[in-house]
Amino acid sequence: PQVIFSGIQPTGVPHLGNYLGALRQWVKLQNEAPPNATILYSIVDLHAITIRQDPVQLRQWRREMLASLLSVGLDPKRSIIFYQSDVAAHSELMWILSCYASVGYLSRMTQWKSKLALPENTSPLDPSTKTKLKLGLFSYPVLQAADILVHRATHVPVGADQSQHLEFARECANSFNHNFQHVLVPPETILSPAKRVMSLTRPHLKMSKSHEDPKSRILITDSREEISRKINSALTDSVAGVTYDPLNRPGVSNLIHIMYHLDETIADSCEALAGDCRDLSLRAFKERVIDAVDEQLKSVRIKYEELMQPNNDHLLSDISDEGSRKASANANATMSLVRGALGL
Ligand code: AQP
Repeated sequence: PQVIFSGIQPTGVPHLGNYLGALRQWVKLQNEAPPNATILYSIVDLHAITIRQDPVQLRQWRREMLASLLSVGLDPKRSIIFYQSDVAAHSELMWILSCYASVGYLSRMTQWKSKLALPENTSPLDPSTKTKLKLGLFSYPVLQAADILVHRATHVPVGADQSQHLEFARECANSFNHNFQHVLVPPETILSPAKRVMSLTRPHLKMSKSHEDPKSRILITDSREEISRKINSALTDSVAGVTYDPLNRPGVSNLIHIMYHLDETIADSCEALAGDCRDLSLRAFKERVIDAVDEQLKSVRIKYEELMQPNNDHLLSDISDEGSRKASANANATMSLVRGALGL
């Protein structure tokens, strides 16, 4: 039977990029998976601490992420929703995998370079990198591989930026199976159909939770006023009319991309949607985007506000306790096979 696994870092309320690139796909998979499938979605707090976090803030973000996942439509009766740090087997398998993972392979990964804003050809052993680069940030893909393999996931939905890490997870599984016993499952990637959503203020960068400018992203919980303010101040250009041309008009094209993927019934493609809006002024076009975003996010926002009321604290902790219990049982079953295979 299918085992679907994916994770998201509690580094802030999810934005439209997380929603279109990941969460909406998670809900679809949950709703369409065969009844005997196991579905696990993790709030990967141990990944979040690869960058320095304030403990009070992190605790709040974990709770906000749980409320966000429920608000977009994940159902704890169908999906196992849990905090990664509640399931110790993730860290245990990470240690085991890291005993066989090659430093050379990990050095070629790009995420630690982009998080530290280092050039593409940087080596982890460059003298200036060695002190800045923490071991956890460098070995992050090993923890990600453990997250997936510990649940013997068969399918992992992710954005295109994660394909490299999935390839690494398959490599970890295959090499373990080859050297010991066949107990781990090399997972298949399910790529999200929506391409990257770009920053509203700097459309050559991806929309990101941790970018310092809050106007660069629309949160799935933003009010209509916030949505309106952010879209109105989104960087566009001075060309008249609306066209879809990501290379030459990245700002306008990003808004079309967002509007189209939020509701794919409104047109056949981004190009077709741009054609429908061709004669609008950019101002009038932005008003349409605001309406579309507000319309799609309204129900998410209402649900989120309700869940974040203090009287729902127990509900949230009951859901995460239940999730951690089920995820631990699933992961511990894998760990006994892994320990057996290693002679531990
Ligand atoms: N801009 C984006 N467009 C499309 N998909 C995106 N994802 C993230 N940004 C975009 C997808 O969201 C999932 C969860 O991401 P994550 O929180 O685990 O880490 P991330 O990819 O690093 O996301 P952020 O928002 O940029 O967080 P920070 O700023 O904390 O690093 C992934 O499947 C990702 O593809």
